[in-house]
Amino acid sequence: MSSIPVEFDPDHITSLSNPDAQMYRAELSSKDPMQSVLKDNPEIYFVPPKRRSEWGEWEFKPGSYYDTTIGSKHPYWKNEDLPKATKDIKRLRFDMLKWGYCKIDSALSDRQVANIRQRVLDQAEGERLAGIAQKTPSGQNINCCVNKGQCFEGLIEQHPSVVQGGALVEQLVTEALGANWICTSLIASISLQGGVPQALHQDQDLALDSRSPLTINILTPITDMDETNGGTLVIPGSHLVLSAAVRNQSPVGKLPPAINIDAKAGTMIITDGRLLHGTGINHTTLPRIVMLNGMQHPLIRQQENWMLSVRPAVLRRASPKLLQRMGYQATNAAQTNEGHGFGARGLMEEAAGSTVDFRLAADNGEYQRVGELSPNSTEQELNTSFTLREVVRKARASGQSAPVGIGGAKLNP
Ligand SMILES: O=C(O)CCC(=O)C(=O)O
Ligand SMILES: [Fe+2]
Repeated sequence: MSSIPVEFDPDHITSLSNPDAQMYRAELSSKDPMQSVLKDNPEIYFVPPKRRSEWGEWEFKPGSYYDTTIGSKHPYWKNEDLPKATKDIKRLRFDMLKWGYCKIDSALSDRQVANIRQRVLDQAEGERLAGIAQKTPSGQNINCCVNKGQCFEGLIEQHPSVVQGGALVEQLVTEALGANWICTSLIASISLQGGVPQALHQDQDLALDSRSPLTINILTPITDMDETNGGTLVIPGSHLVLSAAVRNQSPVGKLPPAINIDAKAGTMIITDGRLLHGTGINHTTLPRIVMLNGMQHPLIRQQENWMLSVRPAVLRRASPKLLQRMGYQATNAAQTNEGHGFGARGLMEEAAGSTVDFRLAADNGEYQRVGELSPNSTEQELNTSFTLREVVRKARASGQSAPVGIGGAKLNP
């Protein structure tokens, strides 16, 4: 007979765990504020992405959130004092607090912009030629930019040689997040003709009732952007409306319309993680580039650095459950590896989000990271057996690949 007390028996526990007996059920199962946003604002909806073969063939519904223009041309917004591109720190603070974003005028000089633009365009082409481009519903992303050009190292640290307005950007981010904030990712977001508008979303994925942001995204257009080429869609002020609704447990109600942000290349747009936003539609033939430089509160990460510290032998014998619990299953917003894990949900044994093979390759001294590529890369460079290629191939073979695909083989589930 088992000597384990009956209270520890899984069946016994289940019998005492009906939903109405559980703690914090409402809080944890709540999909708010997005559920309420969608219910109260039918013009905000998810536009399904198109496969490569149907690229551009999506239904534009007039009156939808993406059927809009820049603030100064929008009948609802044109008389409002929306964020202005400026170097005035007082105005920037005002715009952040009131509207949830601010625009730092000429944070990058023309020369700094030109340098990044060339590197992004070359890398995007190189990754397409190498068959490892990350296709997104709106176009293409370049992930893990830090490995793909020295200019990106400087962008992450807002070094004056790459970001002339770096000191001003850092002051504002520090005021928003507190000291010692960290970068969560640096991605180039390229909106291409034919792409669908990104679903409106909040970048902050947790504690959405917070009174100050826990995450910030610094959006840096590297091409001028406006309503014609996919200027980022935002609902000004939504950071306050949405966080108050969650705090008060009340419906979000009718939101004001979205606008396209207009900004010159080199403007840095600091966005509050609670702001509703998404990539706009590019109606032109030229790529629209925005660098997404996410920053977050430094405590949003694990205490022990399992990615590095776990002994290879422990990792090799780890069960799917142990791997998942230590964080080796990425989600869309957490611990993607060179972009692998986008679209995954952090589930145990979910191949689309499994990252342990990167670490095992590193242990064997065989991890081939994607570095700088361009149209001038040699065949040999383009055909490098990048570990990313192998991991993605394995995930696909299991039939579980994520809805957005590296290599472009899959744009839809
Ligand atoms: O591309 C853009 O304009 C915004 C992209 C974005 O918000 C995201 O990917 O989280
Ligand atoms: Fe975003």
